[in-house]
Amino acid sequence: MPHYPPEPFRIKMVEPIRLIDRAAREAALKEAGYNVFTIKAEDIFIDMLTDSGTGAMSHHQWAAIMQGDESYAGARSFVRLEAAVEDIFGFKHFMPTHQGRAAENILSAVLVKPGQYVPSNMHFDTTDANIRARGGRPINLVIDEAFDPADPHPFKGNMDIAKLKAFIEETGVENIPFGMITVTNNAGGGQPISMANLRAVSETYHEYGIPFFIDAARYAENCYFIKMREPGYGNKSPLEIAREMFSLADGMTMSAKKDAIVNIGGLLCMNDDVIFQKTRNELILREGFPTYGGLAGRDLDAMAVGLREGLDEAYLAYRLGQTAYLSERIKEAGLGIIEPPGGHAVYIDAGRLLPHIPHAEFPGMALAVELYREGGIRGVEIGSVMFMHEDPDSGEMVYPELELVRLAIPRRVYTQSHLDYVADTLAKIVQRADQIRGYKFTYAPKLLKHFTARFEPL
Ligand code: PLI
Repeated sequence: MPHYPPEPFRIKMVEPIRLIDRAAREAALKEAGYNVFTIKAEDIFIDMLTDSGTGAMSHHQWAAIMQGDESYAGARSFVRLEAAVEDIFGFKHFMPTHQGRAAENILSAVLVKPGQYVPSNMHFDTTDANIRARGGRPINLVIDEAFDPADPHPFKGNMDIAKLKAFIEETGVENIPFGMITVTNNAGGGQPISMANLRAVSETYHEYGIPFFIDAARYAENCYFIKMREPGYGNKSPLEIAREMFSLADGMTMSAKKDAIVNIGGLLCMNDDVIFQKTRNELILREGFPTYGGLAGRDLDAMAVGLREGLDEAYLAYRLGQTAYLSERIKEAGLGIIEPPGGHAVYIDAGRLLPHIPHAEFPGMALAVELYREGGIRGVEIGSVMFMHEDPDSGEMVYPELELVRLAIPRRVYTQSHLDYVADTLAKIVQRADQIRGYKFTYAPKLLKHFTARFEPL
């Protein structure tokens, strides 16, 4: 039996969930156009669509909410958040945003010109789309090991430094307004990046004078992986590791809905005075005054507390232990996953389970539908629906290498029996995998298709 870590908290408020019957689930699927994003949350039993904004806040966070200062400008809540942000990230300037994509939008609006390129290990979908929306081209330069689900590389989110250098040389510095890296690498399995790689990425960008921004959505989980896996970091605290990580960068975007354990919020930080002025003006235009940035004062307070809780060692050990447990149970059920388990989610290799379904018929989507049909469980496709796009040069459709279903684990929400139920449901699906069929679009928008697309079974 794989080990399940005891939760370093106890429960003092509960939210009922219910499993509707099979016929009702079938009707819900049909009504949703087979897109699980469109199913009503009350019709979901175990919701693993995302770990974003779905965590359970602590009593300290709820208490902080009651202290929210809703002054339009210069609120005490901002000052408290500023203290936490300065302490952990150490950048010269910061602004709150309503979530991560708002920070990405502001940064892209200010820095990306049509035809320019923004490299990263792998951009997440919103970052990818925000760069494209400004006419830019997001480029993914993760190490090759990331594309082999079975490869046990401990830092599979690492950037390929040789590819990065070659890319910069080929593209020209003038066509790269900034470079990024996503920690952990959500689009590639929630895999961590080593400090050594972060340092090499930083040195490479800086050698060419390219500003380096970290997408820090799951930085705390990444710090704990560094502590566990990278020589020289075993005795350092996650906070010390975080400070070292961010000292290598010129700025960061962050969705606080992940490792800051809040239901809404984001951050944009940087050192450069000129970029700061421009982004602040953009923030005022789109989000709000710089001391609240699209959030209520109480949200800033919840974030200030959550940022510190997200770095707690006992919490991080439980968090990564829970993901490792679910991974083991899913492998026992006969499925392939991205190895080794990432931080916030288990990524099931749907392409391997459903080799008879081609990219263009969405094997990941097909597995996500079956999870709901069989057990009322909601996961998310991370495959062709999410990432297929037309090559701007050739006009041809480009498909991602991996067809995955991500089961993201909301923070401090589900227990061992919930995770066992998920694994048992998957085991039933494995038994009838060869009968599962693909899907086709009946509606698909150009960008961020997966949120609103509708499908029909083939
Ligand atoms: O959902 P936002 O706008 O607060 O954050 C966007 C975002 C940016 N970077 C990364 C690595 C993400 O994972 C991310 C959002 N992720 C979601 C919603 C997810 O389900 O993974």
